[in-house]
Amino acid sequence: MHLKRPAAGRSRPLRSLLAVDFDLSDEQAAIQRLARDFAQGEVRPVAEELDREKRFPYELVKQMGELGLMGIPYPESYGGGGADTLSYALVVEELARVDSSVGITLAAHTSLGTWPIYAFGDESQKAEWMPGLCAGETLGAFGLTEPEAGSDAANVRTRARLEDGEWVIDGAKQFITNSGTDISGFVAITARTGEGEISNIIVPNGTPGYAVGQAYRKMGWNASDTRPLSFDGARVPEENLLGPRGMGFKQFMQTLDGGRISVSAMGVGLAQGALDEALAYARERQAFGKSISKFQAIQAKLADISTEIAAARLLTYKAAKEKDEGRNFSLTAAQAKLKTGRLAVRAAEEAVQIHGGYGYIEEYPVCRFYRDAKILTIGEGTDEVQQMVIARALGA
Ligand code: COS
Repeated sequence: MHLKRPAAGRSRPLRSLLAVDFDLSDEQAAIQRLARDFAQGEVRPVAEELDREKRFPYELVKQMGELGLMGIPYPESYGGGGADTLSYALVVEELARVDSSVGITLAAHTSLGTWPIYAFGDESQKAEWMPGLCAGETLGAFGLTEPEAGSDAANVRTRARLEDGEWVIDGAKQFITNSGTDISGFVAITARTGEGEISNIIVPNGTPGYAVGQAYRKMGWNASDTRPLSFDGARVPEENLLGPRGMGFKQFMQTLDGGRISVSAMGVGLAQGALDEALAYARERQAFGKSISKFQAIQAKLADISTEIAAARLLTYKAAKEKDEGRNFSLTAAQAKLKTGRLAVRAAEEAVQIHGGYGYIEEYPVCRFYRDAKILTIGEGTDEVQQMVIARALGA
């Protein structure tokens, strides 16, 4: 298509509007292929069993570490993959297309466990943690949510006071991903360190007074690790402060912005996986003398979901691109999160519907997809929080 030359004086904004590059670079496409081959070849065959047995995927994490996927957006100097955020989103999407538990294990590790160390840590903290995190030998966890601080994340009750060169921590966290596996290394928590002051502190697993509770019995994401944490006079060195004192809330809000991109990729991937399954089933299933994919009622569902996926994917990739370009991506990440979470729920529901009674049976992946989808409208900020973020950005 030949585009008209923009009028003088308007060339910059117009050019930037037109400069949407829909093609992946060779490197991005190669990473997508690698992730797809791994997801389809290694994850897919064990996904149902991991879910049924609520078993953490240690072997897959090890393999993802060896493939370089556990630290994909971090510099090679720290043992990372040196790739961009879009490449990372592509990896999460391919995993969630097959198994959300494996997808969130990698996504929470990368965006929430590793990012605070990389973005806010000093060189000695990075030297201590980054190589193991990027190799997938150590998992990091992010401790923001508390019984009284969910959507209202600033309402932190966990306290840390300085005593003899150590932080003494008392409080509780909940719904913390990757906190209690055999390879969990630490949790980076928000804590009140003074009047009106919230800071981030690294608490290594095994610290006396820091207890990791029993894994929750969840609706979905059964093979992922999610636990409550408690701190009862837990002591860590003063140097475990992450970034400047008093900056904890802003640091964690920034961390969540990035996390919303990966959770959006989870939604796109889950929706695509639901569509894959629904299409395959509809082609095969015969009713009234023909394949049900030939009925308009089924075709309309498939067409609508595929169109919604195409739109949601673009929004997600746009948020990733904005982050890579160093632009403010909070708004786009919130929009992508809102859009993709709802889409995942709808796509999974339609996929179950197309499967009829079989969709209600656990042997069919769409049954698991349906249970796995709902958290995408809740975790990493509820839909209502995304609406708040979006409305504020609009100036409403
Ligand atoms: N990046 C950097 N700084 C941010 C920020 C962001 N995305 N969002 C807010 N801030 C800063 C503000 O600029 C403000 O700074 P100043 O005090 O210097 O003005 C400060 O943080 C407080 O911001 P705000 O007044 O907007 O905070 P609120 O308490 O009103 O909270 C929401 C805002 C609702 C957006 C926040 O609490 C939130 O995201 N909650 C959901 C938490 C969540 O997603 N939990 C799920 C965790 S799953 S791992």
